Amino acid sequence: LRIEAAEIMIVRLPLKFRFETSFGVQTARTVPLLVLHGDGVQGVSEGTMEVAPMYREETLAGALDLVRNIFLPRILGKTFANPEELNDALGAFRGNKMARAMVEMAAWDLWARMLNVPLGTLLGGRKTQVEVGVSLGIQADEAATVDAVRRHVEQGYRRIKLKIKPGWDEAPVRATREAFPDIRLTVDANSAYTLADSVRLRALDQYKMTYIEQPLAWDDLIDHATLQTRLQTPLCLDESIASAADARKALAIGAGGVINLKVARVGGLAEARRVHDVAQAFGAPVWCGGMLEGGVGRAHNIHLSTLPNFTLPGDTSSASRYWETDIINEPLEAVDGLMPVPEGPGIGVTLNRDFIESVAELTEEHRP
Ligand code: OSB
Ligand code: MG
Repeated sequence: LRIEAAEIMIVRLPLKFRFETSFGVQTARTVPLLVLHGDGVQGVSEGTMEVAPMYREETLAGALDLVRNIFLPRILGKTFANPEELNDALGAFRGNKMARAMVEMAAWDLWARMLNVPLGTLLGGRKTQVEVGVSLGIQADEAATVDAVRRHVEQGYRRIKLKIKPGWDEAPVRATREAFPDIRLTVDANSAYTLADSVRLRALDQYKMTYIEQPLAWDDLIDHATLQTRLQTPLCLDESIASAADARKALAIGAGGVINLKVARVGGLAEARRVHDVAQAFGAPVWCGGMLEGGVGRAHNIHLSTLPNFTLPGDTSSASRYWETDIINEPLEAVDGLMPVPEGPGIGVTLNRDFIESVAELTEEHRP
């Protein structure tokens, strides 16, 4: 695994829908891409950090500064046995998981392409398609919620997740459950509640949801464990899990029963696989979360989801839901709630360089 050169590109993609969560409204994504070159192939990754630190604490500007000035100088011109050894070269640095994941994920794609195998296979996955659901933003009212749910149920999505916030929780869930008594339904609060809201949250128990995602603080495990003793519905942790050690502690203290696994949040594919394994040992299902990724991040997510303990539908829904034009050449479209795993080496998709160049806000090359 020889790293000869790197490219960083930033593109801004308008979202086809307004995506409202408890922490804000998104109408576009600023997508950073990293390409690593070596031995005649290239590996690519997509950063998921946002311009402002609303989801977790990392920012796009901070992450790019680190990648450019601290991480790339440690790997450019060097040779590594595999992506894990490359990741070890960044081992001294604390935190900044999303920035590190950008480098590590590109190295995995590069390595899989060098070995001429699909990334999922290299990670130990077996599936040729993965189950997917959708994450629906906060809508104007109950009728709009039921409408949005209906459209996506009709498309075959295997789980509907509604974003909630204090004051907008039981109403959309009740309306959805009344209209669709049998769908797999979940909610995601993105850390908008505290333990003082336990009674409000307990009101959600009656709607037979598969889980309630990240009700409490983004850096909390202890209060989630307390809340779990007050609720029947399993809690699913997203923001709070930044490593396999976090997953072990969370499951050991009963902070939840399900993990939303996002590669970048835990610092890369190797750590994501360790989180997957820890959860499996505890008998806790995982599913692959999303950060409104373009095709590169989406393809990485789909490959990761081929591992066996991804037993609940993920958020890697069809690319055409999000974008008029994607950053890759291949379509990533679910059929009847099943997303085919892109075939071919690495992540199995290729950059649409003409489109990227036409909308790029920045492109730079780095050499040793
Ligand atoms: O909490 O899962 C989340 C998007 C941005 C930040 C956080 C989250 C989300 C989503 C969207 O839920 C999932 C997707 O469609 O990519
Ligand atoms: Mg979430």
